[in-house]
Amino acid sequence: MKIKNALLRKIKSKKAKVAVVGLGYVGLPLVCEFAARGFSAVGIDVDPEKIRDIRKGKSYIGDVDSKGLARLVKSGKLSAESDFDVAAEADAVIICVPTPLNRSKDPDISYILAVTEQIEKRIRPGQLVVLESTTYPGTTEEVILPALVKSGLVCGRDFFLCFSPERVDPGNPHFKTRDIPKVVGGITPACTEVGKALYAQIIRQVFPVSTSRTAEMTKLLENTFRIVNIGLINELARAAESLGVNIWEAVEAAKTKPFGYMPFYPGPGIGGHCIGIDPLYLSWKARLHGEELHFIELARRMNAEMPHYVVTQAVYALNQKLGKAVSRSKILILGVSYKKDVSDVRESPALDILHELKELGAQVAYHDPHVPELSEGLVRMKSLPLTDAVLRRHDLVLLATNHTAFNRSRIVKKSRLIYDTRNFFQGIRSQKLVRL
Ligand code: SAJ
Repeated sequence: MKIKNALLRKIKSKKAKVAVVGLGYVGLPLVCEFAARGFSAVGIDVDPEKIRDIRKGKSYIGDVDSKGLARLVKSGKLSAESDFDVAAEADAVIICVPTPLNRSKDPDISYILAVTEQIEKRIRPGQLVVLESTTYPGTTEEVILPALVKSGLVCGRDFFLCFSPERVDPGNPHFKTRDIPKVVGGITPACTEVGKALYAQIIRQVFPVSTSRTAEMTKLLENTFRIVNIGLINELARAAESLGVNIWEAVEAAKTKPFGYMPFYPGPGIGGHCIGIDPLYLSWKARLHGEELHFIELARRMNAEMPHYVVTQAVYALNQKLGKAVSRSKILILGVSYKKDVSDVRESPALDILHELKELGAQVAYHDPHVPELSEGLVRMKSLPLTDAVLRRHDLVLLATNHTAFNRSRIVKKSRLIYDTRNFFQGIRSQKLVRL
């Protein structure tokens, strides 16, 4: 009790030192938030470039502005290290490292294991450790806890261990770290109490749950909800085509229902490293416990089929509208990042579409104001300037990502044929326009 109360006093007086491990789109905004609220905060990362940029006050994350970052570094509140020893002095250590899938599409928690090994060597009485990386229910209790108790310290008495899911939405102007309610669940009630107290210093609403497993499950529930509903609307979009219904219009109409409905939109498939990946952590773990989560697998398959569906539709349009074979066509892909107004191309379905069209023999180029260049297999491609001549030069313009920067009327005016996978040209009537 004494240790817990001493730590709570440090946290509530903002004297606690906070370390954040992993300085990506989750960790950097988080460590800045603690520093901005008056904590002495240190970011730890294995990437020396990140450490160098932070020390120079240069942000590499869109949601963190360099001026603010520089001010925090200059004030001495924020520092950055690649040496893990600083974690020994920290009263709170928050882990925000990636949790990708491995080649066989199973969870890869190697980053969590690597950080746990470092913390295990330095764990001391009076420390709080929080895992934020999205992972399967049981990771905190089955992987991190056993490593830390090897020290002989008692969890919930000497040190405290929680899971608290990250809910960062890159590029979302409406929700910053402070505004996004934070779920936190500890190994013991004392752990939850300490975790709640820490986040309450920087986030308006903290929602404690009974266990770390519950907190892990909460995050996966949120993103499984998305992947399943995106898979559903993609399947309905394909059926709507055969039923002669404009699915986009039906979704707009369904949105008028003020309760019991939430809009999801068809698209070229799922990209990013959250929605397409997190739910597979859940189905993998459930399978180990003899539970088959059919909806996740079905949604994964449905979404994974969308790039090919888009290609077949585009080939059909070239044939029907221009009488051109795809192998003798020039195609410009508009937007290659995984969702609008971001530059991240990881898992982007636009890359699958680009690859398949090339395989079919088409001459394929792309324009994306957020992605100056990309590598398609071994080939490096540069984003073409979106001039009238470039638009006119291509038989088909395939819009895969609906960036706000795109000028709708000019694209329609200067293009020969457009295949729109995002209903970006909604409301524009033209024979040149074909919609998903
Ligand atoms: N997508 C569709 N149709 C939709 C929604 C999304 O095809 O109706 C596609 C997007 O184009 C993208 C992929 O799915 O390729 C994922 O889109 P997303 O809107 O879910 O964006 P993400 O991957 O950045 O998800 C993040 C998640 N945030 C966290 O995990 C902390 C997710 O929980 C958020 O709900 C989501 O942002 C958001 O709402 O923007």
